[in-house]
Amino acid sequence: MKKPHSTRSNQKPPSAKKPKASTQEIIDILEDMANLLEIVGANPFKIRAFGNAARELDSLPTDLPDMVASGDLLEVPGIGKGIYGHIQEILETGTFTEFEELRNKVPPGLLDMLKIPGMGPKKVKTLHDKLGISTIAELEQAAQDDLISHLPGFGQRSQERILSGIQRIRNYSKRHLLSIVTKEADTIYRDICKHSDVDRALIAGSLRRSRETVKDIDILVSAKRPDRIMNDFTALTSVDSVSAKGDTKSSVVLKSGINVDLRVVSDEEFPFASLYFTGSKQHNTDMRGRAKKLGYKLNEYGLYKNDHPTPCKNEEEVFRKLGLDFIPPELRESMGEIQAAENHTLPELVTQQDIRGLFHVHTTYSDGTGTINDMAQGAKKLGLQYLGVSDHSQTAVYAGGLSPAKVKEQAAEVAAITESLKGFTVFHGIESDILPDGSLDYEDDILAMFDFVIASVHSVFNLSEAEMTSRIIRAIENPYTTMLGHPTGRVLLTREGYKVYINGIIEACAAHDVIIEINSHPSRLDLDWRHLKSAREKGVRIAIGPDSHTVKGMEDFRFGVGVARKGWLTADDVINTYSADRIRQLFRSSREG
Ligand code: DGT
Ligand code: CA
Ligand code: ZN
Repeated sequence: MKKPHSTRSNQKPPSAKKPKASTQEIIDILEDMANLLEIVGANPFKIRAFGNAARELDSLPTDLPDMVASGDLLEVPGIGKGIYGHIQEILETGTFTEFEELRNKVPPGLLDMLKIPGMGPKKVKTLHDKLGISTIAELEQAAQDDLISHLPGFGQRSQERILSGIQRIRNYSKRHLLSIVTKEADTIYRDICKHSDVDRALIAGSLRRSRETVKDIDILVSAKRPDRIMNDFTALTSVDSVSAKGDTKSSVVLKSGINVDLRVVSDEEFPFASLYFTGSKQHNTDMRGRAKKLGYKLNEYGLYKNDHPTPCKNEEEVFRKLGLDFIPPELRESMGEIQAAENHTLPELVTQQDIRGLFHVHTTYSDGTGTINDMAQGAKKLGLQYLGVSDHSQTAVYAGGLSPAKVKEQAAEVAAITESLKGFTVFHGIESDILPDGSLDYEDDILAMFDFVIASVHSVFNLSEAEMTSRIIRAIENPYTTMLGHPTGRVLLTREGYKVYINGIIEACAAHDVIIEINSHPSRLDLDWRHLKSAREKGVRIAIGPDSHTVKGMEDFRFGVGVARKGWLTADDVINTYSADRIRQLFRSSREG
């Protein structure tokens, strides 16, 4: 049946203009739509309609824009009027409204998960509903913790398939998350240190500098018998293949797909080699320049004056010879550290031991797997004195966001738990969505109930830089906003952050006394360390937030400390080093001020 021409008469034939999407792109959008609908548990007929339409388009005899222009597409079985309209819209604009609306409601990590071989929307939905998983990193953690094999529709084998699928994706990528490489490197480092021929050993490179992503593991060893070390290193059980084996350098690929370089030097060379192989390259260049200015020559083997070696016992001594204070590895990024080391103005960096409490953890009230009590006990075991819980707010229906009634219930539970855990404080917070217009997600009377409010963007990412910046600044101006959560929304190695003018955000936080979060979830590490130095200089306070949805995830705060150190932050810049009393005062005064 041919539709009367009048139904399309008010629209320009799409073929007149250059179409905004290819046939393949249209198919991809329709497939994504079917997946999203299934993830949100939409009507099965609707899901099938989009899936069928995508399949039909895949086997079309003629060019799609022509078929839309002529109306012939409507005669293809499985393409109804609704989908036909969506296809027209995609051809004209590159997407369609209903798809964008839905996409903005669903955590983007769920679509990322579909890239894992063997993962379909049904499984993604189960994982999200039952375990609150919304990123690949959380999925990996859950599989390692054996939480997945018991779920309906999963088993031991599918849990293993998930892990190997994630691994396969990762093997293709050239860089790796710091957290993953750290785990691998720690194991190898322990094995190497046990070796009786090893004098000194060091994990160097970007890993030692706490970079958020790492290309490979660089290990440096000093020893008298390099040959025996090389033999045993290349035979480690975690090694998958040996790429090179020599007297002073060997390279292997681990079963995880990560490359490791091992270099063996003499003990006299070790301090110079450790400086060199820690880098960064630019920092090394700066250091050589500094040496030259003082009449020295510096390389990976030594420090020389008129070709005579100047022995040094360790890195500290090399720095001292060059008239410099010791530069912590995290600062070796050519951000002014040599100048500061010369002027004795390097900051005393915050350490893991300085941390007394954490903010930003999720509980079973929204999409976390631990109760408030579980999380508090876990934090206590980490040696902490307080914990700020912050579940999702009501608009994040998808993550089990809290209704006002639930907020009240949770407030009472938090108070009871703090009462029962003598000497340990639970602060009641919320991770409030920043709505598209920049407002927070509750009325003021509810916002006033919280000890602290983290404001975060979780939806409608596709704004212009100017729109996103003013949206976030509006949230910063809200007197109830205590902290800005994961300020750019990036997911490392997966997704760029949204477009935002970060200096404007930092200035607004300084003006309104809003704390900026270092989200220490290993796949976020957001705010990036490159911006922290200027945030500090503008007087902005920083909070480390593990954003963990499990008890174990809280341990990841160590990566947040690494970011803070890379950002030149001292203990006083990071509120997690304050006492619980000081935090309470800070939260109160930030609301009044
Ligand atoms: P990555 O592996 O990309 O995450 O970063 P890095 O910094 O670990 O880089 P990598 O593994 O290529 O080299 C390790 C260190 O060795 C690097 O930080 C500095 C030193 N290095 C390597 N190549 C050069 C070079 O061409 N010039 C200088 N000055 N240093 C170098
Ligand atoms: Ca490296
Ligand atoms: Zn968040």
